[in-house]
Amino acid sequence: MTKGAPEHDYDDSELNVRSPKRAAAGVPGVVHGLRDVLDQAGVRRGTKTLLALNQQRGFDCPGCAWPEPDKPHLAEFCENGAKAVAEEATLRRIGTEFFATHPISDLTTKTDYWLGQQGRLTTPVFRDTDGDHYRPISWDDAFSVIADEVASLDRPDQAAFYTSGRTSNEAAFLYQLFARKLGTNNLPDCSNMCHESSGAALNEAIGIGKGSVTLTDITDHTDLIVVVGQNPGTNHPRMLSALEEAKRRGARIVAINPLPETGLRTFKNPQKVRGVIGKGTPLADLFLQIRVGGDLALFQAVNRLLIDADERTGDVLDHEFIDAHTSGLDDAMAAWRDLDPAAVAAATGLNSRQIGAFVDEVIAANSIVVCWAMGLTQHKNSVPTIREVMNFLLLRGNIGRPGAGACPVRGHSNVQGDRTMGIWEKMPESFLDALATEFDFTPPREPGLDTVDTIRAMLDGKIRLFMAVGGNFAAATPDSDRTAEALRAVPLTVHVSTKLNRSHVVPGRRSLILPCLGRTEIDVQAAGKQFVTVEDSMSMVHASRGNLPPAAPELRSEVAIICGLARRVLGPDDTTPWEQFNADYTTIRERISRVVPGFEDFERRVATPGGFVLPHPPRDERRFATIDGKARFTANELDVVTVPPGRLILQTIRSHDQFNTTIYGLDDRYRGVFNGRRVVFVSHHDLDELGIADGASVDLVSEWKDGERRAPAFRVVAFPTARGCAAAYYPETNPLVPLDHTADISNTPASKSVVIRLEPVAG
Ligand SMILES: Nc1nc2c(c(=O)[nH]1)N[C@H]1C(S)=C(S)[C@@H](COP(=O)(O)OP(=O)(O)OC[C@H]3O[C@@H](n4cnc5c(=O)[nH]c(N)nc54)[C@H](O)[C@@H]3O)O[C@H]1N2
Ligand SMILES: Nc1nc2c(c(=O)[nH]1)N[C@H]1C(S)=C(S)[C@@H](COP(=O)(O)OP(=O)(O)OC[C@H]3O[C@@H](n4cnc5c(=O)[nH]c(N)nc54)[C@H](O)[C@@H]3O)O[C@H]1N2
Ligand SMILES: [Mo]
Repeated sequence: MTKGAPEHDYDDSELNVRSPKRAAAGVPGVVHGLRDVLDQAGVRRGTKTLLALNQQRGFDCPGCAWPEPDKPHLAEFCENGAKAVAEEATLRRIGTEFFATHPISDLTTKTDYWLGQQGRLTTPVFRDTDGDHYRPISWDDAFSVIADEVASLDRPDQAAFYTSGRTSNEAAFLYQLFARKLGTNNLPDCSNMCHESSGAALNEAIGIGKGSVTLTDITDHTDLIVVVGQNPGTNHPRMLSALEEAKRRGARIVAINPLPETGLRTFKNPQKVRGVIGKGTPLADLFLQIRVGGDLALFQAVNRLLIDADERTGDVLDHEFIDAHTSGLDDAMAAWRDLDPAAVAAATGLNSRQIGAFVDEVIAANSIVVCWAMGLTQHKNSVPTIREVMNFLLLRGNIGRPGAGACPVRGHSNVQGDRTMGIWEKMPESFLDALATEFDFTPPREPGLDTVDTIRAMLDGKIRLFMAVGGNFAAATPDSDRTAEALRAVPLTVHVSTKLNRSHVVPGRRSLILPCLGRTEIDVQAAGKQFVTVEDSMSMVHASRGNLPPAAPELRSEVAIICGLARRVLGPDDTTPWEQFNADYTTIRERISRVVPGFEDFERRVATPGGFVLPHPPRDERRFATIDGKARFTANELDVVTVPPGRLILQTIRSHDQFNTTIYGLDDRYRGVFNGRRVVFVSHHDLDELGIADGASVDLVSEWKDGERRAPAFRVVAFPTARGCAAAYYPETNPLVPLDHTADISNTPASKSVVIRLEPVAG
């Protein structure tokens, strides 16, 4: 089998489906989280670690990027944060004998869950050409293998350097410096698959690719929170506490989602008495069950209704703000006036009463925050959709004042910081200029490859060295079989990782795994104990310090690995003080403070409890660094996914028991699925029409210009999702996502809108 994924991921004979939960978190949530940590990390170690989680002198949660409040609760973590910690703080270890007994050909047949359960990586290992085993290698020899490969390249652009969003600011800054010193901007990252569409739309609309709100805008100020294309109960559980606070002060919530996600209905706050014994707080006041991919049409229709209402009353739009700060409204209005109501109804699956109810909420609210995540960013029309959300905010001046703004909720805990540090294949000229001055070299100016283009370049034989700091490239990317083929063709792959994953067992012709410290661990270098820094989803930068002894003596920090490698590869002629950076991370922060805007006086400011917030001109002073210095309305064409008869549109989502490609367990408690992951959620109306029974076994077959792709043996679960839509878990569904099916402009895989058919399996 040449496939990237094992044919049958799990033994689903035990799969058990019950009705979905009505309320999120509460005591069961915390108990689940604690059980995981205490089982894997031991009781004393586990408790000590959890108490440091998200505290001002502790470490930043390796889970999501939701910010910490100013005064963190003593246990400022959630069930899923606890699971992320357990995954890293586990007492299980992969010793050298592991690879001797498990050839790669055997490991490829294992599930992602099994691979993750083997424990922490402890020593560098190398697989030479065509060997079937990884074997231990010294750090020096590992760096030499990479240096020799670099020396053999015809051009620096034959190398690509991937980053996942857990990497600290310090490591990210050095990593991009190393890549650019080598001469390439090939810095693909997980953000390319995540919030790239948000960045593209926000940059165009307001001149900065980041969200414009702070936590208190949500908890203390806003009248209306719109949660669209996001499942916070599972993926950002601490956000529910903020929503609860807002609700208790009278804010309203509109949820827009094809699925009635549990966390958007009722929340039982485990940190409050009422959450422990009471019924919990009802969250969404209005739920719009939209069809997958219908948000562009919805926001266009809402914007149209707002301008119509303003024509009648003159006070619906914020004319003062529009006149002073925006451009492009006339063109946008023309597009809204052309909107065809029938097309809106077909795209959204919503009637005019439902859309009208949303507009009433909007007009009644003096301030609005829109929160969104992957439900908006992973479609072909994602960038226009998010531009349309920005149109919506601009119409009523909902930016740059308390309680108002855009809140793209980031995924990985430091994915936003990595971008700020220069992990991007097309950093702006101003950044490259500052880097050039600080380090006295000529950085490459040609834009590099993003994630999808890196896979294409691998398939074309143009990549000879692929290195990844964190992440799981083979499993997270689309078109798993083609991507596996692409990776296997690369002469050398290098993975800096904490845990074993699919990418290690889909190796290049030669392959290295370099084990590193995680967030939870103490990092001691020549100058003493070090800390690192991260930036959350709301541009707060703060320190993170681990408190556990390293999982194994041979582990190195990401900073140490990058410094050691750079020194070896760039050689003695390179004047960058890599040893000094390695010895004392203060010296890295000093460089960052001179290169990256907003980091002036970094060392002192990051020492204050809670850290500091980065400047955001639209948020702080309604200043917009766009092409004309104004916030930009855009005219967007209505772009709807067409689904042929008998087909469904599949979105690929996370269960409650995973962090991206890391599978913590086989349950999705809130959706009522236990002991299995190969399920596909479909509305019973559609099942009736298709003549397929609830509980039937089907193959998922995606249809694309270049042919069909198949993911075998899924169990059908009748579920109250929007008509015409289906949902199934990622990464099992990634073999179905065609490499070329990406969002316009951002090139993000459109993994939330894949046209499929269900093919019943006999037996
Ligand atoms: N525990 C845990 N936490 C995580 C992660 C994890 O895997 N586990 N992953 C982290 C990462 S990297 C990220 S990016 C975030 C992801 O956070 P989310 O974006 O919440 O994650 P998904 O599971 O992809 O859920 C997408 C949501 O959008 C909805 N949706 C899908 N298509 C549409 C659409 O067309 N329109 C609308 N309105 N809604 C739609 C889905 O029904 C679902 O509720 O979470 C981060 N936090
Ligand atoms: N179909 C589909 N595909 C998707 C998505 C989807 O919704 N649907 N979501 C996309 C999104 S939003 C994202 S962000 C990507 C995620 O893509 P990635 O970021 O590449 O994947 P992760 O699963 O988060 O990476 C997990 C691995 O990171 C390593 N790791 C964990 N902690 C550390 C650390 O501290 N240091 C180092 N060096 N390594 C560490 C471990 O080895 C672990 O196996 O997937 C994308 N792919
Ligand atoms: Mo993400």
